[in-house]
Amino acid sequence: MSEHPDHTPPATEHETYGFVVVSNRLPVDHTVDENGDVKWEHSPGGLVTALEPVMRANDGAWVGWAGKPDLEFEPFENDGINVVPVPLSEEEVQRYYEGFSNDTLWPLYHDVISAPTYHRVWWDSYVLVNRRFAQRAAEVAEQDGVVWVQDYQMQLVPQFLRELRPDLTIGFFNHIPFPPLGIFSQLPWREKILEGLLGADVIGFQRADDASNFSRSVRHLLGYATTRPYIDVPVDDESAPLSRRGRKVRRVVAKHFPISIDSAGFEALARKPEIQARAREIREGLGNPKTVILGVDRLDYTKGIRHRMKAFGELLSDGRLSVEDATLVQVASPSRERVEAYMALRDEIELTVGRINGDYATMSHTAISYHHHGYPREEMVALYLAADIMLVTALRDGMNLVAKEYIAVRFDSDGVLILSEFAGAADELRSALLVNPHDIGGLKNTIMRAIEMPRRDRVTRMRALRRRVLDNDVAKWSASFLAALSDVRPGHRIAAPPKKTVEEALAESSGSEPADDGAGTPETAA
Ligand code: GDG
Repeated sequence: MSEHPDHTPPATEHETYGFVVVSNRLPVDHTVDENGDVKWEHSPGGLVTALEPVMRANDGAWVGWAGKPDLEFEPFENDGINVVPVPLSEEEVQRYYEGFSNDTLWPLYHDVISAPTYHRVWWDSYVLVNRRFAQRAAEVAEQDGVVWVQDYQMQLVPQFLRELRPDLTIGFFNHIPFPPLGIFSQLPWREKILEGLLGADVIGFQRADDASNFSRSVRHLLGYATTRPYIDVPVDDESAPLSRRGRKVRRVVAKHFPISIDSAGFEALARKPEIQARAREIREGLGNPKTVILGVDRLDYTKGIRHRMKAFGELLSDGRLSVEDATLVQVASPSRERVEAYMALRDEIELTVGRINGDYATMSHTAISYHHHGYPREEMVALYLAADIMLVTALRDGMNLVAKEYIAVRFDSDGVLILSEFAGAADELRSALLVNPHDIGGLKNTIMRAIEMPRRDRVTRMRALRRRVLDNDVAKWSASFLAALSDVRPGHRIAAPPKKTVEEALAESSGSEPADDGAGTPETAA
């Protein structure tokens, strides 16, 4: 890495921007219509919703991959966002993305729930692709600009970018957990990843524990001094007298900035009469069971979908529940379908659904209503409204936005959230019913407790949860991260967009097209 310095000068022949976001995926998808014309479809997931207002307030640019191999495009403007595509070859998609990102880093960073695969050719491709993203960002960032790098696919970008453009202020946000030293140490390239991240001025994590896992790895593996939330990175200072060489440090901030959602936007959708009508229709379609339990996840082994099905299936076989009492609706949106561990998981889950339904469904009621597709956001909100209980049983999760979305939608202050202790959201949402999803007996009891909970208790808990989620929304998240960046280098202030009220969100959504984030594009960070 640092042994191959590339002295690309700050861009002169490119359009440049004061604020640049770098992420694996662009906020637009490349599509071709029936006439063969290229169209770029806006795909606002959580990250796009978070960063779009910051982009507009600062005339920013977004550097990323368009989601298909071998596409080369010049930068262009799409609906107010300056898009800077980075091409990936088919082989890079296999090695850097499906390989190193999704089959090495993802399982390693999620407590090795599935065994990570280590291949040197995947690593080589990761380095190459990260260097390409950094070069592209270096070309389009203006002098003294701010670059915000997103997520685990891009961990070497901060260092490469700093080598190319020391004038920039660089932020990094990790959307997934950062593992404890004992697990992180497995990675053959562990020091290189740490050095890559330390190219940033501010490194953001979801939970305080993630930030301390990172600092501990830096202390043990690189020997740098850390004093929470700071890490002192030694820098070469050739101008210093010999006696003082090696003493100069660059101070990096590593701390938690829990991500959130557009809470007012979700509540505004839920207040629409047509979405409430759809929620009633969903319950009727299920045969009006007394309790609707809902799970919404990408089909991923980190989400604990098997554990929740096991618990629910046992409640039916024990006779503690019948299908007239409760239906489990599981939305499992398609994800990473070319990675083997995901294919195996899908087979396993679908076998389980088939068995449970075969054993317990009646002509009028299913046990598990299972959906392997993506839905428009309106339908997701109707589902949240229709559900008495939201079941989040992740075995490890950076944050889990679904938990926050369910709360934001419940303006009636009813509904119970069952939330895994292993989701980042559990640090904030203490009034949820917290569970250890590995403890199937405990999970069964918690489901029964949620079903039987008196309305008064449900409302007390939901009100406390709503205060947190409405107050700590995504605008606050981006504002606090950007404020931390400007503290590092005063003068590089990036305008943070103002927080939206529910009334403003309602006015916005009634005057515009439905906020359809396109079925099938649920991935926030991956
Ligand atoms: C990563 C981290 C962290 C899901 N299915 C559909 C759909 N979704 C939306 C949800 C939610 C998002 O996708 C999923 O976000 P999560 O946070 O639950 O999970 P990851 O995708 O794993 O996200 C995670 C997040 O990054 C942010 O930092 O919280 O820990 O793993 O917004 O609503 N949306 C639509 N249709 C679907 O079928 N429209």
